[in-house]
Amino acid sequence: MATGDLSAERISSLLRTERFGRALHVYDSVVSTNDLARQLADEGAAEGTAVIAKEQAAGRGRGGRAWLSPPGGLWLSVLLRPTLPVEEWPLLGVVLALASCRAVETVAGLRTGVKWPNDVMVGPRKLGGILVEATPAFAIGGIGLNANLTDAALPDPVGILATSIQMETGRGIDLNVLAAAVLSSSEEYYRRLPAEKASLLAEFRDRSVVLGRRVHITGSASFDGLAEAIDESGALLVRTPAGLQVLRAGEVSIRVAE
Ligand code: BT5
Repeated sequence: MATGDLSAERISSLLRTERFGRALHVYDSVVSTNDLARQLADEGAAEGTAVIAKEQAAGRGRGGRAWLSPPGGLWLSVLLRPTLPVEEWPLLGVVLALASCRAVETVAGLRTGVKWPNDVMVGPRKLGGILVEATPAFAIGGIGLNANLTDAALPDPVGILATSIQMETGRGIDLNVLAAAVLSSSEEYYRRLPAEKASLLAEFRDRSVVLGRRVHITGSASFDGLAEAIDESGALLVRTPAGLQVLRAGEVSIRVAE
């Protein structure tokens, strides 16, 4: 079948990674793959251990927001045990966003961008998102990609313009192929930290759909400004009449205003 039924065997047979996805758990339905990955991490699972579910009953985004996760999407979490200094952990979101863009481009031929901090975009529409949840000992990288979802499966309550690979290309893709591509590109990008941080950030800026645009910021504060730069920590610098505001990943949401 064109869209492929997710299976650990199929994904494993497609994997070309050393660690990512080598321990792989595929479920029909879970509350959140991030929760299961966290449990495995607590039990001592190895870096790269991955959890995938066909659907999530309560997938989540940042700040406790809900993440719609019906069957047909790729809902995946990977366990990371970074050796980076903790102030550099926000770069994990950068790595996973870039890896997700790469995977979607490779598998579906779709040009993607990143809306800061790490939404995967096709033009103004959100195709996927990243949720990194960290403890002092490890981080769980959650990746959600709308693959074989129709308009009806992504209803308006989402509150933003959402899209999927199927909606953009008119065709479904094999979720096993997408899962393997995401795991492969994630390992590849993750390996580049910390040595290639500068080139990762350069790629992140290249893919940014907000840099140079007027933006509306919501979060602990609400204001408008010009998204001027992304600094070496991954923070977004926004020019406002009151001066340059420094926004760190996870603290705010951002909306392209024009
Ligand atoms: C994100 O949060 O974009 C991170 C999403 C991470 C989901 C993955 S799936 C695997 C792992 N397990 C989990 O439980 N989570 C991760 P944020 O930037 O806060 O965006 C959330 C907002 O996106 C919501 O408030 C909605 O407006 C919108 N949204 C919800 N579901 C969506 C969907 N399927 N597609 C596009 N937008 C969606």
